[in-house]
Amino acid sequence: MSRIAGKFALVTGASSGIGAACARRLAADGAHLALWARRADRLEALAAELEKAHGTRVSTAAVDVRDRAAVERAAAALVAAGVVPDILVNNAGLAAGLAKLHEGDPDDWDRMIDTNLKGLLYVSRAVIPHMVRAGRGHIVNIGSIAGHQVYPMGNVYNASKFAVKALSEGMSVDLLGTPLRVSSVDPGHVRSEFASVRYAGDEARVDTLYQGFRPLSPDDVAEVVSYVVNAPEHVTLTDVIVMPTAQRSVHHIHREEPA
Ligand code: NDP
Ligand code: 8X3
Repeated sequence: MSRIAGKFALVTGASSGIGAACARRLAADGAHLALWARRADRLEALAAELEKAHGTRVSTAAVDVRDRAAVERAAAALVAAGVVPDILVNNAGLAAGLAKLHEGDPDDWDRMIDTNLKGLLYVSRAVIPHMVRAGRGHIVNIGSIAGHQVYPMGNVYNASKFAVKALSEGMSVDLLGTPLRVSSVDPGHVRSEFASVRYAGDEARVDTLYQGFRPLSPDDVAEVVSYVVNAPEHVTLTDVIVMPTAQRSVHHIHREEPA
């Protein structure tokens, strides 16, 4: 049984990976969708697929979450169209590079902080007040195991995901007394475009990262998000850590030797 049939979900970073998988899964659960990311062509293809498969209503908008004015315009356009999201999945994010702090590229730091932290803030500030006024809503922030444990050369990405954890907890206590729920879904390794982005398209390095173990798929994470948003309204899963079975912490991965 789906508790979200007919509800409206806004997913950021829906053009790829976990965001696209969440869009597919929530559409299969019967939700209508608003999909945001920068690559509009991908969003439009996904919208056409989901409208055809599920008869769901899907709107798309080319939104760079780092652009506060663009975020505010896209949120206002939704509300003007009579849509206040019941579910907000704050998923847009990235890691850029892997370097010791004292050797890191400040442009990479800006991309991560502007997207993972400030982008999540801009979207939340533009959307949540409408949910509060409507007296309903569920915010799901995609954090990471990297927001619980640091690892060598993860520094600024780690900091951005520790910040997401703090913001999830902060918005949850700030929404105490309202019916709005806040959940954080924090995965370990997921094979998406994430590592290609982090390593700037170095696919050999990507293959090495996942060598000898089975990472999560974006669909695995979307299944958890679906579970979280399908919980009864008096139930909140505040923080769900979801790991590949072969990964027990950022430092512990069991890799099979090649046969
Ligand atoms: P992908 O690279 O496959 O997807 C990232 C998504 O974020 C894309 O849709 C991309 O869309 C969007 N995005 C990036 N920058 C922006 C921006 N400035 N404005 C709007 N959208 C943006 O990676 P994942 O699906 O793996 O990552 C999704 C989330 O999951 C991230 O927050 C990541 O930190 C987190 N995560 C990932 C893990 C992993 O191992 N893969 C593990 C734990 C957490 P576009 O480029 O079209 O704008
Ligand atoms: C992504 C997982 O371990 O690569 O958030 O940082 S990790």
